[in-house]
Amino acid sequence: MSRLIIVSNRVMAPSAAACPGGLASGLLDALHQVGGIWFGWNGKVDESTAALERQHAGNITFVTTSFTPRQYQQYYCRFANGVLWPSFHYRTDLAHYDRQDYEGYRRVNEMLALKLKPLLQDDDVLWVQDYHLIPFATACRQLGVHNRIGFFLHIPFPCVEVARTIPMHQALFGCLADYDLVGFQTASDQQAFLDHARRFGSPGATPTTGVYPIGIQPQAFTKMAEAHVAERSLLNSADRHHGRQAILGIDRLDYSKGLHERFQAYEQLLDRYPKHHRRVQFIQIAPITRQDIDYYRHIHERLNTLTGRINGRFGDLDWLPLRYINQGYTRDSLAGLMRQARVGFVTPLRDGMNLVAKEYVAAQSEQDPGVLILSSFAGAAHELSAALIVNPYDRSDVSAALNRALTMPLEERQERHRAMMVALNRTTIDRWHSRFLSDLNIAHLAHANMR
Ligand code: GDG
Repeated sequence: MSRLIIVSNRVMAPSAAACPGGLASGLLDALHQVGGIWFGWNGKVDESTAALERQHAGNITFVTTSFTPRQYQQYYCRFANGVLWPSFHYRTDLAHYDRQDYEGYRRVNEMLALKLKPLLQDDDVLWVQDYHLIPFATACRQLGVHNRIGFFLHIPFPCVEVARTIPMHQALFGCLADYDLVGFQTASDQQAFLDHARRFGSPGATPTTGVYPIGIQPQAFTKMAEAHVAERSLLNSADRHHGRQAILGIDRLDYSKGLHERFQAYEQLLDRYPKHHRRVQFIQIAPITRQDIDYYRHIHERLNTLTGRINGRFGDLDWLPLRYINQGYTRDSLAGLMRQARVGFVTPLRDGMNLVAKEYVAAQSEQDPGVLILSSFAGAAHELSAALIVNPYDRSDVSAALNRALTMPLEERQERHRAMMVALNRTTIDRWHSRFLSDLNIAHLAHANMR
């Protein structure tokens, strides 16, 4: 059986892989089934990047490289996270274009391909993950790699009018033609890419595309939530004593997650629906990521100010309306905390999928489930239509949904939860990787027959 080679920007070290996140565990699962290599960056920045690090765990080898400070700045901070991430999330106002950064991004892709090539066998299957590595297949093909190579985009693909704001968009997206298969989270992302290819792509150079919504392992997550529900309390004993209900948000601290708008909508709930005063607490867990990028410090400061204002306006000696926490938690603890929350508050302004939404649903008890409030701009909204779907830009809509969630009768909560569990079981993470890899084989064969 062919080996699988996963290529991603960051590689989970085997020690961390003892308790991996949902996506990492899905990829590890796929790797365990056939054996192979997980290849990418080890997170280190230093001048000597020549030697590869290797670690073995069963039939998987983790092969990693470090980046030089210049590679880290140009490829990771400035082009991937300073141009592609904001543009793909419709924040062209935050994108800073520089041809040299693009060249640096391309060169890192070439360097990675060069380092991987000697490790490849003829029938290896390569699966490349996400926006950091769009030109990776082109770099491989230039080195004479004829293997099956697939690409999956975890984040949204922007509509053509936004995509074309990236000055080098034609060259960049043209590189996707070197993949045998390009996968998207939703049909809208796929359509946006095809629109771009139709308008700007070279004739006959559109890759095969498909839609593979990423999922979780719902049963395993439910079990984890059950097992860890008593480990940590979302509400403290005084809050529980007052019978308060918890509203929970969990997101990496990122402008795409719509935290500022979310806090403002919660403030409006307290303004418009005073019956909830002292009856609720909103807990936002937002671990800080990408600290080297200035804008992230700015969001953090804005959220601190807004938290202070909301607590100052509405709080009392025995009631803190909003807790904003930057600490990260283990996956087990998070599952247990999700199970305790009456409302899962997931309102990104744009999101490829949003796994937290799926995890929140899986974490609920069937008998007394909480309610998911979900942005219509998250990929997950394509599947979880039984959530309370909101427009995150519309404070009134979101605050009304909060009120509805907090007062929703048990029967309706159960019915919505059942419908969402059916959806989760349709698009599990196992199905995600097995469907993608089987379609990749078919697409490669079709291309081979055409050559
Ligand atoms: C990208 C796309 C797409 C969060 N805090 C902690 C923690 N988490 C876990 C969550 C969840 C994961 O991190 C976050 O996944 P999301 O999907 O919500 O968002 P992104 O990180 O932006 O992921 C996204 C995803 O790729 C997969 O394709 O869905 O649209 O943007 O699993 O539970 N995990 C731990 N501690 C924390 O404090 N252990």
